[in-house]
Amino acid sequence: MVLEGGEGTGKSTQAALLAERLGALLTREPGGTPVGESIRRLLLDPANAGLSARAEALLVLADRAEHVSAVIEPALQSGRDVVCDRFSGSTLAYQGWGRGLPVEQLRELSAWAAAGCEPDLVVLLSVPAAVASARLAARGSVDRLEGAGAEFFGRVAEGFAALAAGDPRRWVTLDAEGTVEQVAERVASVVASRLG
Ligand code: Z5A
Repeated sequence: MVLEGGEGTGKSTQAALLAERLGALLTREPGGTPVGESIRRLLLDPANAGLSARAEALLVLADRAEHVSAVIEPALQSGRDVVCDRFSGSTLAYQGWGRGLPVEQLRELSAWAAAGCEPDLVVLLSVPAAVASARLAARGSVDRLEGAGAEFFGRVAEGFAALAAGDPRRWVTLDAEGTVEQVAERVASVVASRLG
């Protein structure tokens, strides 16, 4: 299962709660492996403000290739469920819709990087931009991507909405306003009804 959405929607919080509830392996992108954590630092470092869109895309794909090979596939092979905080939907939304790279090429490259591994279910958490901003402001620091601007994040949100609309068998959009506990109940209920 994958949790997707814009920043401040509560994905990381909900991914952790869902994994705990299911006894699943919790992991994330970018990150999830030692190499992935190094890639994550490169991607989020404000010092890399001028990073080109293609380089950014190749870094998230390298992260995915390592993550699937070293963490996700072995866990699935051993019979464990996996809950992942972001996956290929983020590449299409951020590097495709956000940065303007060709979405179909990214889709193919991401499938190649993931060796065809796809989530059974993608839960897209959705909150109004003002709610997400308030949550992030309460938290503090801004990284390279969070500094990308409102237009960029508008395109990313459009991308996520289009991905969910285009694949309703795999994607579910959930209202992520409300308390952490309320959202967790919505996530658990959708997982039970889709995969239970
Ligand atoms: N990225 C990419 O470009 N391409 C890719 O292929 C992939 C990723 C895989 C890092 O991801 C960046 O990588 C991301 C996209 C890019 N860039 N941006 N910007 P990330 O997932 O690590 O970063 P993020 O989306 O910015 O995570 P986040 O800011 O931590 O947001 P979140 O995971 O959705 O939320 P959270 O950490 O669970 O919660 C944020 C705060 O809100 C925190 O203080 C919580 O305590 C609080 N919170 C959570 N839920 C609630 C509720 N219900 N009420 C009130 N407050 C809440």
